[in-house]
Amino acid sequence: MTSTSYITTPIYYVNDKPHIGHAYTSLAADVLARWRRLQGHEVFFLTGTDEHGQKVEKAAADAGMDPQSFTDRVSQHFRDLTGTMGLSNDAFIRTTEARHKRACQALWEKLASNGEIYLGHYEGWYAVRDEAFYGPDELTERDGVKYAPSGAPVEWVREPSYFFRLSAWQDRLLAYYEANPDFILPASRRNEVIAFVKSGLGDLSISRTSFTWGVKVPGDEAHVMYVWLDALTNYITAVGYPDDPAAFAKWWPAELHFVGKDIVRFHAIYWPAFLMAAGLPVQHRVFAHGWWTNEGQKISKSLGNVIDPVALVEEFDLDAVRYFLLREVPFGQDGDFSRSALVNRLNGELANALGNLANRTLSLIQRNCEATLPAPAETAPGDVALRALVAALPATVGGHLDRQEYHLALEAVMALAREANGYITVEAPWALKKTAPVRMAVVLRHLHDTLRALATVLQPFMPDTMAKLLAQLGVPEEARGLDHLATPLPAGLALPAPEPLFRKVEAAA
Ligand code: ME8
Repeated sequence: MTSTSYITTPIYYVNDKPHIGHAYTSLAADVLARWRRLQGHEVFFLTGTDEHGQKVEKAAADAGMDPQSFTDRVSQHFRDLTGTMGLSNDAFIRTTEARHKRACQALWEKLASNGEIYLGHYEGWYAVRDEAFYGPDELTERDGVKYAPSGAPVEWVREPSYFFRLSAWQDRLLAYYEANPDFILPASRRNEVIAFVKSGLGDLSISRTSFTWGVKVPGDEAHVMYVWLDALTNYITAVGYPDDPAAFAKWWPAELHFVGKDIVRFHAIYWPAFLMAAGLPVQHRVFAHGWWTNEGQKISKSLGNVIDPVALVEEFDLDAVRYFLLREVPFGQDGDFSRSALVNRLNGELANALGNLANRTLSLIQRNCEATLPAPAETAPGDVALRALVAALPATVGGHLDRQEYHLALEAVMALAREANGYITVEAPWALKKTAPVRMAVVLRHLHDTLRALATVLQPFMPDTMAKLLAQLGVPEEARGLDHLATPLPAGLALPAPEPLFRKVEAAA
């Protein structure tokens, strides 16, 4: 692993407002970006908006606006989402920026000069909603209308089009997947992609003439680029392609493109093929996560059950929402959003297991140790299990996060919190003040060290709350990295009076 890390979210379409699905992908990317920073890596974390294409052109027309003003307005909602979700993105890209158009045209010219593009005719089934072509065998028909597997209606399109020689890359893509077993995660998605590529790749239509809202094809301005070629290129625009070779060399290839399972094909087939064909390195990984439903139902505007991240964060607090989304569902699998599950996690794990542990430990130190940190202590037999978990925690969590197993990382955190709660119950430090004050101090010090480890590794998940906890634990701001855990805090450190970290919530009526 290099010490630079470039992490991306999809760039979201500006035909709609952000919802929980967008917040989820961005959150997963944010947690990894924050974890890498905690490890001491230099990080570039990118999100943004995908603003071209027929779908946006139509949405703007429906709103009675010109496409640029329309995208200016809707893109702002996604910029606001970064604040709502507490994202630590280093940049926000929009595909309508001039630098991005230059990057698309530079990539196009490179592909053309490498002989990867030719002019032909496109004829086939196109779904505007997905901005994707489908084969006849993929379609279903209802009431005389044909539908893509995504449920989007398709229409027959015939127009001149430039093609990318995707078919020529089939074997090289398969060889690449073979040589890089973790290129596509989770494994179920990797198998799906491999099966799709093995079933045969046709050449890809990469320009359109039937609308104009896009990046013009260099040398043939009747054509605009296929929106996915335009959109995928954002990942290299943002790190300096083609104008800033030094920045590009520093950040590219990306460590990880986070996407939902709906767009894995574009990121794991087309994008590496474009990159290889242009002689550029391929990203290290694509992680395609699963789909959220709401109380068992598909989330859709027509069902009126879209979950608004702003409302959710207002009701439950940001860090509880961040924790819940990554804790509840194994990352990669589909998941169901339920209020009662959120309330259970918040009350049971955050307020009770973690919050009470912190509050009990810190209150005892306040009362019984003159509000100062007891000395580091030798490990007695009863302390062994706890100390072992504390020592292993950063590597355990790090190992899971290297594979984007957020749920397992959080399970490891909770296992330690449970162990510590068991320890405090068995050792009962509140009963030791008179009978065994030395042992009491030892027990409280072990608990304090445990909380410090928990709070340190939880920072990427719950940045604000863990900053509060670390302050209550007396850990200076500049000593909150993973490496600092190896250095014990000095005995005698003055500790502030603890305050509750989490707000319990009543189960919904
Ligand atoms: O596809 N559950 O943009 P998009 C989980 N512009 N994740 C969900 C979700 C749900 N119910 N709904 C949406 C595009 N998502 C293109 C991307 S990238 C070069 C171009 C998330 O606005 C998930 O990450 O339709 C999905 O892949 C993404 O939003 C689609 O966002």
